[in-house]
Amino acid sequence: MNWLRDWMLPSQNSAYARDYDFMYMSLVGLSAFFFLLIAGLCLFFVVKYKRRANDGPTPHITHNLTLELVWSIIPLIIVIGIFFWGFHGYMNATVAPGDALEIQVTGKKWLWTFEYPDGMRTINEIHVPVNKAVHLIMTSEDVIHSFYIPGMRIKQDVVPGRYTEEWFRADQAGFQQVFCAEYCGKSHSQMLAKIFVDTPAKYAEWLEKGDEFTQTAPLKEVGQKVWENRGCKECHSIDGVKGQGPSFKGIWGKMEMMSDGKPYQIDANYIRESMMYPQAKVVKGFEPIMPTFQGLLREREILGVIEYIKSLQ
Ligand code: HEC
Ligand SMILES: [Cu+2]
Repeated sequence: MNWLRDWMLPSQNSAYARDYDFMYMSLVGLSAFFFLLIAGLCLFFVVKYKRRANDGPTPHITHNLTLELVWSIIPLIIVIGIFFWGFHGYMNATVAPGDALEIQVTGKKWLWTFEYPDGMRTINEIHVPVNKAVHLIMTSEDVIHSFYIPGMRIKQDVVPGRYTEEWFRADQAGFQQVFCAEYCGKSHSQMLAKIFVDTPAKYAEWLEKGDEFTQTAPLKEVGQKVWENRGCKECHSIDGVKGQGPSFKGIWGKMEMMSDGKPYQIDANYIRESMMYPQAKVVKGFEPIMPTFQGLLREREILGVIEYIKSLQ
């Protein structure tokens, strides 16, 4: 059955995913078995008891108590069993172990932010140690989102004004894709967070310094990655097309009119302020909807954005 499971389901990256798949495939198997049994018997009886002549006999069967008890009680026992099996799996997925690493997750249009116990914050990307339980405590700043990790077989709505939870324990180092499964708005499908499952040593290093790319890549590339991965590109194009926010193309050095009627020149300080305090100066003709990125970007990432915008002439 393994080939069938691999064909039907995503890769398994936790013990829970294996339990879940085993149950799922068992239910598929059980359903297939009863389908074949019942459909097969129907076909067999249709042929066997076909009335072969116009004056052939007509059976007068009203009921058969033993048979009816058998086909009621056996399925009843099976479904009660399935209930407890499923309930056990549900509790497993719901109640996180006490020693789990707790990460706060916030969904907002159109990105995920994460906050570690030590206060470090990241956007659309977390690193977690392998074989350690990770407990996500989630809420939303705007609409309902849904935090979905197919490789772990967990999915949970993220609701404004309320906390929901889910947890996982990744049992191999690597990478997990997160989706937002709430398709009732324009860009939920682009809320693609990444979970990097690291060896304990690599994880400790990441906690300290940020990833290698952020530390060593040329600033312009760091900025481009911020634009791609931190939600900027949902609102800011780089080709001059106006979106929910102004395009970044050719704005460096320009004088721009604000909604208070005063013009400002776009320089490094202005860009920095736009990210940290987006409502301080609102560009004329736009709504003040940009979220703040204060505490969310490392210093090198802020410099990177400035260099990136500079390069888009
Ligand atoms: C939800 C949409 C949204 C997201 C996400 C967003 N912005 Fe904005 N941004 C806006 C809007 C709208 C404006 C114009 C109004 C204002 O100035 O607040 C703006 C203005 C700006 C400006 C000033 C542009 C100008 O022409 O004066 C900069 C710079 C900027 N954003 C950078 C960023 C960066 C960098 C990111 C990602 C780290 C980002 N924004 C993410 C909506 C967004
Ligand atoms: Cu969403």
